[in-house]
Amino acid sequence: MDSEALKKYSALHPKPAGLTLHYGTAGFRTKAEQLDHVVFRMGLLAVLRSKAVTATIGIMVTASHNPEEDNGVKLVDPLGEMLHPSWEEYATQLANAEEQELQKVITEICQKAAVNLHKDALVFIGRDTRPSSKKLSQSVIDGIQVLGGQYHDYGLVTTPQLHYMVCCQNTQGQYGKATLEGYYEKLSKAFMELIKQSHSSGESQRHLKIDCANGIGALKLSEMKPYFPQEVLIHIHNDGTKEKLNHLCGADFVKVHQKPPGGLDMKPNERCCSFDGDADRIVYYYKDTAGHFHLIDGDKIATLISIFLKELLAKVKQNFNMAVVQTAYANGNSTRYLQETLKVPVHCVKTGVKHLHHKAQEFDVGVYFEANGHGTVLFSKAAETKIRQLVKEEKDDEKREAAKMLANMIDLINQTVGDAVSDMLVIEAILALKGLTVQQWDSLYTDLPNRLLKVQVADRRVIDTTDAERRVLTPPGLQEKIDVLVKKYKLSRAFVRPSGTEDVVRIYAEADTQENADALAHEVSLAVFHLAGGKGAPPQPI
Ligand code: G16
Repeated sequence: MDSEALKKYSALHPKPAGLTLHYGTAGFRTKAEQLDHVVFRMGLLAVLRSKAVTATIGIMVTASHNPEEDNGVKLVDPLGEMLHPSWEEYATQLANAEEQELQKVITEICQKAAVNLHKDALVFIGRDTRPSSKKLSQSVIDGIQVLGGQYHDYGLVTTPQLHYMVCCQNTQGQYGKATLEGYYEKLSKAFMELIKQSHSSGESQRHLKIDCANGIGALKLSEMKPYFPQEVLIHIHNDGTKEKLNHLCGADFVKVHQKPPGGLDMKPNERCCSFDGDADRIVYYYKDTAGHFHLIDGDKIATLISIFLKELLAKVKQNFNMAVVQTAYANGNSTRYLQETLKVPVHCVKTGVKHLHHKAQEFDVGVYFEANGHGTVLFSKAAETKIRQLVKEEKDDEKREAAKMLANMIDLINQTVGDAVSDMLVIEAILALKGLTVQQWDSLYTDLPNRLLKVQVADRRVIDTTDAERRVLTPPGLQEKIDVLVKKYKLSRAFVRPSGTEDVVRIYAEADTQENADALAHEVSLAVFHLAGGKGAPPQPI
């Protein structure tokens, strides 16, 4: 390690005094102006990680659903997964080290993680469209170069595209080509193969309006359009040319506020969807003829995909085990529908795709989605191999055709992480193949009325949770209070947890009516405010 270079460059990326940050749900996230030293140091860490695992590592500069003024950074592990939890701790240590301690902390990480500094390192970099992202990605490069690492800067890409590139690179092209063209070709080919088998017609069925949250999704979808034939009619809205990123639009806004985004004019029964700021989440929605808004969130996306895959799996008769992974935010009626009607096992894990991904890996077919629209499907190697073998060798026509559809689904799905573009194509293909309208999809089950709220407290880390975040351990008395409040309403449930991406405590409540869900959420938010050190004015009723 060149100590002089490290000193010189870290002085160019100074750490603001007294600032402490944590590697949270999806890396570091805060105001962009506080992040320069963090991204520089994550450049250093990515090199160490690359040397430790002898593989290419990814770094994405994005704050996804957060406001435009924020930014963030996350590391991507060799197969496109989120950074291994043992390294999250190193990331936090490195980000918070004082400048004079930096070399010591790096040496400690090298010892603990058996990093051989003489090995080569390669880091793939990507960034979203935030005004601060370009400069921050330059600082990442400084960090990589100080430790003698090589890099490839993909520039503007969606988060899932970067995950995909990293996986392609480390599997020597088996997963695909590590280029944007490779990504577009693989997905569009699989999509076209799938919809070839669809019998549904009619122009309205093929129209889809997409709110791109004024983010990177708009750019990348425009690039992808030429890969599709003209009959695929996607209309891009909120493309970032007029308004601010995530402002009154995007998947998070639509899900949290349960209303349509600005900048998208919906006609009755028109199928619409929203991406988030870095295009790793998607939610669908429509307005009925009476003007009522209907949200189709990650739970219903998981349900649609599960129905489709379960039917195909029954046809190929291979005894593959399939499960759905959700979080505490999953609507109670979605869980009931999956378990009782569809008869699919459901597992609940902590918020954060890293937790869902990990659980889903235990099954031949693991469908995972957060209610906020972040999710994908994982196929085990054994299941994939068997499916591809059936495509080649199976004599029975029905079985072979089902295997072919599954093989195309495997190619269409970005198995590295939730991907709004890939998920959208999966959903569009399923709707076309099953001849389902958006209303028919929505009517699979009715969501229990629910409400999401945020409360600001002095230190959100005073809230500690257990049981996949469904119960609170600290502060004392809070869980007891929630239990009392929940008992007041029918079909009710509520929980609170500290956000890992914003400086807030999140509150979720569901109940038999919207009024009751709103009242319960408000009462729980007051309990949080009073027992967990609320900041500013107490939360107001909805
Ligand atoms: C990130 C994570 C998601 C998580 C979301 C909200 O999404 O990747 O898994 O659901 O943050 O997390 P929290 O409630 O802890 O703030 P994104 O799309 O912002 O990267």
